[in-house]
Amino acid sequence: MTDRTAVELTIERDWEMVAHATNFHAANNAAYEFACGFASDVREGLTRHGQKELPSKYLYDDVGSALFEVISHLPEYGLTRADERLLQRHAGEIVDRLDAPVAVAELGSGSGKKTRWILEALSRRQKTSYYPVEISHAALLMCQRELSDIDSLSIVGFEREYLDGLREVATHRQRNQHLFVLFLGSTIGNFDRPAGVKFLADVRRILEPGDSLLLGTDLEKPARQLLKAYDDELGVTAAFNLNLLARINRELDADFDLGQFVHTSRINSKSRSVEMHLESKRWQTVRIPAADLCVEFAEGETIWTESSHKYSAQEIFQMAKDSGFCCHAQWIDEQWPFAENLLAAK
Ligand code: AVJ
Repeated sequence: MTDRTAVELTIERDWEMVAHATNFHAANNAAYEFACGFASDVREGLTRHGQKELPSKYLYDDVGSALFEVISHLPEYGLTRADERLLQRHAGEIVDRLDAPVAVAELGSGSGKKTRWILEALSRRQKTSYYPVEISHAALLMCQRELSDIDSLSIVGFEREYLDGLREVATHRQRNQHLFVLFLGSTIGNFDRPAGVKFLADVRRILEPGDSLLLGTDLEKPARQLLKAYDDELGVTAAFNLNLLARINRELDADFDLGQFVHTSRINSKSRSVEMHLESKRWQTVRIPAADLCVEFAEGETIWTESSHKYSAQEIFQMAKDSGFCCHAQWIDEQWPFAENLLAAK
């Protein structure tokens, strides 16, 4: 490994050793650049006229990723369990449809729990390389622990944003090897529809014909059910959302009073999504020194922090086409409408 920011998670069984090569200076540099990006994104989003907004990717620091992991166990939030059920049930079939040999890349591995079924099915066929791409260091480590018992599996994690990480993975591809990219959990739903198709097209450009993408998509369901899924009784989703303000306090030295904002979820029927917002309880000002910013909030004003778009099973075929893929197969969970879609790069 020569990449300086790659985090190496080495699971060595009957597999050769991969050396550790972490350059701390380079890593700190990357952290510094990232912090500047955070500050300027916060500045941009909170000074916007009209709806204030923060990019949802910042919800997923170590604390946020751990809270999301808890959300995935809540009774109201069936999405992750549906994803896992489908992968557990159909991993064999999915893997049988791939041209061998393949290396697996995953965009946003999270804990790695649901990936187990795919990796086990594959590693029964061949020695398998697995490249999780993940912005949370803690999630990467968790994913290593979770999957460390799988025989003939080598894991090399990349602490990177999705497309950068995938480009890096593509350079590790061996001759004749196809890439199998996993984009699970309906993470695509964070993008609005045009941006989702653009993202898929960006992924497609990194791939070669014969490569494939397994795309998890949450399907449309009744408003009542969605609102509960994104505003659970225990308040974990509220904590997940408020952590974004806590993170701005931690990393940008801000003075958000967390008690003065409330989490809300709402349906946007025009964009067919659930939105999370943080609503200001009263008029207030907040100082964010590292973003060189002082922001005013009116009573009832919100910061829009995340959207989760919901799809019809049918529209995935068109999305695939529009981004240079062909959707060859689709598996749907009946209990919690969710689809696993196998897209081939044409
Ligand atoms: C991880 C983006 C798929 O949109 O359902 C869950 C995030 N936010 N509850 C989703 C989330 C609030 C989740 N994704």
